[in-house]
Amino acid sequence: MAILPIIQYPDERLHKVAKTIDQIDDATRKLVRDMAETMYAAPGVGLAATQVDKHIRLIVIDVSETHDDLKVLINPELLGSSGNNEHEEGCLSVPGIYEKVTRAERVTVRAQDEHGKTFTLEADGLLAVCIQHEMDHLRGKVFVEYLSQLKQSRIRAKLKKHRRETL
Ligand code: K1U
Ligand code: ZN
Repeated sequence: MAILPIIQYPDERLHKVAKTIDQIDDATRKLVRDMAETMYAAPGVGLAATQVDKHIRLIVIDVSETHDDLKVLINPELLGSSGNNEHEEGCLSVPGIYEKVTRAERVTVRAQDEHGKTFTLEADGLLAVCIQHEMDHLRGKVFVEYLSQLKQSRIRAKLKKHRRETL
């Protein structure tokens, strides 16, 4: 297994739109394992392939405290959503920034697992937030883009300053 480098915002590659995975094979399963290891090491509760510079529709999520409930979503599709909820979000591509975002409270998604089996998942709470956040990554959207232009430019300045100081 390997820990993969995570693309840091702002980077144009975070805005690439991910492609459907036509063939789920050993290379896909190796990427799933590497992404899971990268997510747990960060630490984080989700990771989209976009963030490790792979522009394919693959997400890993584990919102359990015990790190034993890995969910692999390949080619996820949103089947339905309901309600609205404000939740504080973070992003491994935007380190140290936490901001409130309003999203659907409950979602239903259909996806394939790492063996190509199709499943449907109904989610609420942090899992629902995380699914929506990761599916945004697959369409090239970063959560800070829900914030005002002023907040976005302050976040970019803060990250730039932090990177200058830690060089
Ligand atoms: O997509 C990502 O960058 C992962 C992101 C997922 C996420 C978290 C919270 C709300 C929405 C989406 C993260 O995992 S940020 C790190 C984080 O939230 C966390 C880290 C350690 C323990 C618990 C949470
Ligand atoms: Zn993110």
